[in-house]
Amino acid sequence: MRRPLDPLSVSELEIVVATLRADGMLGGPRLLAMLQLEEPPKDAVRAWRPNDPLTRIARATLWDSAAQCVSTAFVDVSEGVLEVRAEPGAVAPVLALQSTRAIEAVRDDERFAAALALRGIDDVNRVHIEAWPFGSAVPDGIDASRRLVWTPLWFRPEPGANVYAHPIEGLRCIIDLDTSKVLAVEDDVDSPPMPQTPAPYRADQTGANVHLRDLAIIQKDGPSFTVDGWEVRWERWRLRVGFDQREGLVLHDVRFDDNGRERSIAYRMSIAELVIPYGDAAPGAQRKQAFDTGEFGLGNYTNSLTLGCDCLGEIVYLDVALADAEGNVREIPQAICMHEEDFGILWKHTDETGHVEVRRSRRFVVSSIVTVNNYEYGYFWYLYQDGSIEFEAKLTGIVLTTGGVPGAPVASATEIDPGLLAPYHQHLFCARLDLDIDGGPNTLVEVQAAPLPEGPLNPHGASYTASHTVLATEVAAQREVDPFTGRYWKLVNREVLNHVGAPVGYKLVPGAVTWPMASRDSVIGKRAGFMYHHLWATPNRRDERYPAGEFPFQHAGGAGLPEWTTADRPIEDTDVVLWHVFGTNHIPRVEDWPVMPVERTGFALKPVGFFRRSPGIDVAAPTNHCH
Ligand SMILES: [Cu+2]
Repeated sequence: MRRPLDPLSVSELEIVVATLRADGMLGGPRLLAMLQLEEPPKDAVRAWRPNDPLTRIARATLWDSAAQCVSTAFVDVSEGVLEVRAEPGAVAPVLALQSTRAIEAVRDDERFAAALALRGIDDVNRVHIEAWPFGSAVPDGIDASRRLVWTPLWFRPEPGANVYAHPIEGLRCIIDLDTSKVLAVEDDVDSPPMPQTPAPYRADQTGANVHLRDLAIIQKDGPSFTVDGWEVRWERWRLRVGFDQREGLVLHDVRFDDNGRERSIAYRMSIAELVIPYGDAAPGAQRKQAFDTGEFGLGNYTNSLTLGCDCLGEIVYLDVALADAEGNVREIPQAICMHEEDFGILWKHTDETGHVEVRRSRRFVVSSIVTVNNYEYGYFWYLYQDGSIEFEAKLTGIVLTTGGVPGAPVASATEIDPGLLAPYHQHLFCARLDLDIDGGPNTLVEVQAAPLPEGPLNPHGASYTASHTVLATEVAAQREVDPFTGRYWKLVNREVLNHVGAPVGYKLVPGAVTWPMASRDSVIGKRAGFMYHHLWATPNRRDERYPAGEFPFQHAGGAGLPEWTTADRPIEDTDVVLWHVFGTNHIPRVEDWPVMPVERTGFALKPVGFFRRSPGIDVAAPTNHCH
């Protein structure tokens, strides 16, 4: 049965595309930049019951590549176009189809071929060309009002070779995405030679032969979760899985059954932006400041997962569907993986009599993986039996490379093979967490520990207290992590008190975070202004979806969280959205080469005064006796 937050299906996408074509909004120069489910208002979703009529509306972001303008069309799958809104000044994201055409144009460009020939390369088809948005100033002489990409280059010495081992330095093209015209061929003098050390990683190239004995995950009675469409029930949890062309994997309506009472924790959780600022001034690196979510549409690059490799055990997959720039609809089979994992022990105690109680921890995992050029990002959401939720990003794939002079000092890159440089960069994620603790309204509280002043409350010098401060407005809620005070933030419902009279809540537990190295005045600093706080909080607005704004591609900056929060709106006792910025500062290691072992970053949400005791106590002892 279809439900309000189900992702758009193949047939729904096809209907919407046909409607747009019939109305003259799609076709020829008119392209489809993004096709998303327009989620109904929260009240409507909450009020909807099975057997109620279901309204399905798509939000189509349209790019007229001739007129150079964006419009947003809201299309009812049954009723047709409801509304078309002009988006003055907006620029569409990178469209894969246009990138492909831009790369073809580069291959056909005689200036490019001549520059390659000077480097001893006579076959353009052996050059790996990528189309990247500009993350820094567009060079003089190029019309920055056009949608532009530039091309880092690598060489493929033989089929199946790892191209990133062979960056072609000092040569770049700039292409107009809308005309596929090569506007400039930049050819530096005195660029370093191409690094030659191959970096094979395929099994048939490396002869990888370190083996372990088989490890089988057997659930002879099947998994402990049930799936009904996009709704999942596992243990005491219930949630809806979602998918979006821009954000990829989304979780909706996460609830926990607390002794027969189903309680709301989160309404919608997603990674609303992912930006990778590069910190190297080298010509082949300094423009690399990609917004993988907002400029590329992360969901477009979702992998089809394979059993036993990406996911192990009793797996249930969900397929997703997408429309491309021309309106071709495709399905990605096995795009989202759901399974259970044994996760060590949940809790244990041996008492004074020697009696042992121990519980194993099982966790439910819902995940997807994207490939955006060189990098893979796995988005993994975990639900635990103690009421915790965790998000983990798994970063893998191949670090980007540039060429340098072997052995020469470099300021902002690691030399990973002779002359092969991996520039420093950061992976900055921004989670949008629309939590509804016991339905709301919610209030944000900062907790931090501090020693008590010496005196009656601290006679021995070891006493400390925890302060609880309500962060009442948007500006007050712009905060950074502080390990020295153990700072954390909790979202509480002051209308629902627990058994000791305290408001029920969940806390955000930061994991790996980093701090942006780019100055606030830099191009990327302006465009990704959200990265200068680890925490933001806003009153929930349906049109405030992405922390760098709706249209970050070639945007001058300032949009999104920095703009909205200048109003310093009150956020006490309201429907609060938390925005958490986290990530890694990637100073590449030689051991990240040739394919980076998974690097992890993320955060957890843990109940704090939400339950009357640990929900883990209700977990039954294992039936197969421990011995
Ligand atoms: Cu990295």
